[in-house]
Amino acid sequence: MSEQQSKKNLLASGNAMFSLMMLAVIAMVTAIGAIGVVSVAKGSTVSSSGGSSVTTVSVTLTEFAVTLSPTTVPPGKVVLNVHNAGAAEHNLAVPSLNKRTPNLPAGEHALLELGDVNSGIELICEITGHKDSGMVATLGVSESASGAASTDSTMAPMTNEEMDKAMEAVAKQFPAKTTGLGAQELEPTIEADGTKVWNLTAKIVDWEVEPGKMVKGWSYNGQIPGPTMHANVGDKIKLVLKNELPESTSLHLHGIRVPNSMDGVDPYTQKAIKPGETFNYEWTAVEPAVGMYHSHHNAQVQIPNGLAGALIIGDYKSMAMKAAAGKTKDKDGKVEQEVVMTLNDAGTIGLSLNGKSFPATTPYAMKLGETMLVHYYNEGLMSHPMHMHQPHGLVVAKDGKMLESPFWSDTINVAPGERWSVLYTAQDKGVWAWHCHILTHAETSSGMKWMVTALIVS
Ligand SMILES: [Cu+2]
Repeated sequence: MSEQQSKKNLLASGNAMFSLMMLAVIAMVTAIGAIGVVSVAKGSTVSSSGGSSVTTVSVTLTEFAVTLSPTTVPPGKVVLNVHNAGAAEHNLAVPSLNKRTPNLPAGEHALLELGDVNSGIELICEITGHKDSGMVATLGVSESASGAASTDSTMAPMTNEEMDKAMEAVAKQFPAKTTGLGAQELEPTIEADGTKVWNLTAKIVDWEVEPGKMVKGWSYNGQIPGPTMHANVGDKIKLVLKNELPESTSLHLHGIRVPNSMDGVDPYTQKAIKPGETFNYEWTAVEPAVGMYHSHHNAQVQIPNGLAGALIIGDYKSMAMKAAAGKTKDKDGKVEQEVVMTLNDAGTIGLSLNGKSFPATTPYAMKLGETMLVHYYNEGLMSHPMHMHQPHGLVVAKDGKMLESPFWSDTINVAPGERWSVLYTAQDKGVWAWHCHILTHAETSSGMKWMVTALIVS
């Protein structure tokens, strides 16, 4: 029986638990939906008294996308009905017409009258970085366009029955199989003098974020996140980075003590690595690190699109147990699993855990009394409060430095660039949901999505 199958079986046994969780979710979303449906206007064509028509276009802002309905309008007057359905503040601007909404807090609506629109226009969010992260759309103009809203299930009101059905269908797909798995352990090759060598190739691949959703992912070795590497203090390390991207890159060793020339910040510490070139990052590991390796060139695009991975130096399983000092209810004083969970929310990959969106995220399995060490990595543009339903987490390290006083937390907020290392010891059987607690990063009216996975305790 494959690991995937055995996890599926474990999930089936935990279905009752999931149903309870879903009931709570349904109640909440129904309440929200009732408000949302009234206020979201559909795209429509209205004739004015002057004879020329006015087309209303629904514009939905999320992290990080601008979605239009309809996407093409007939020539004439256009009004944008803008809704910020995301979790962060956004705005909408049409730079070519010098029109823009104010900054809209999450949940706000605004109407933007554009006047006559006779050719295609670009719509963007002008908040720094948001356009590059994907908040750009084009409204087309065509004589043959009807101006009617396209059928969009996220806009149409659903009956309660339909909503329950949709939610159950998505939950039952978990864990859905997709091609490609990120953050896989990569063993080094060893040179004659003992140097540990890892070869990394940066290249664009087709990446399946969720079943059937293929995007252009920017990968190391075809993985998103890139391969996970483990080294020891005292190791001589060599990372050989080959650039097969269409643009230059460089690699920063975030949270790892290296000589300045190895810090990966072009043009200060090295020249940018041009397409086709290779650069060696060589140093001796002098301190433990829960390190990130990621692009430091056009990084606001390259990292969210996938160019990031984990390089862990030192035996954090032992260090974590020592820091816990018997506070966990662990049965044997050992950490059975060490897990890297990389959070992302932007670029072509979008809201995701280890490069996948629910139901394609990977579930984790533990037996009663076992302990798992989770290193949360935030490679995105927003903070994500990661919530484990059970067991409670003991936070033992921040950015790779062991805490003098570990503390308990069931929701740990992980800001961009941060790493938090948390011990979880299994105490109660069941399928325990594990997700970002910014609810729009975890749920929709048609089911759980994005930053959601589960811990299965048996
Ligand atoms: Cu989040």
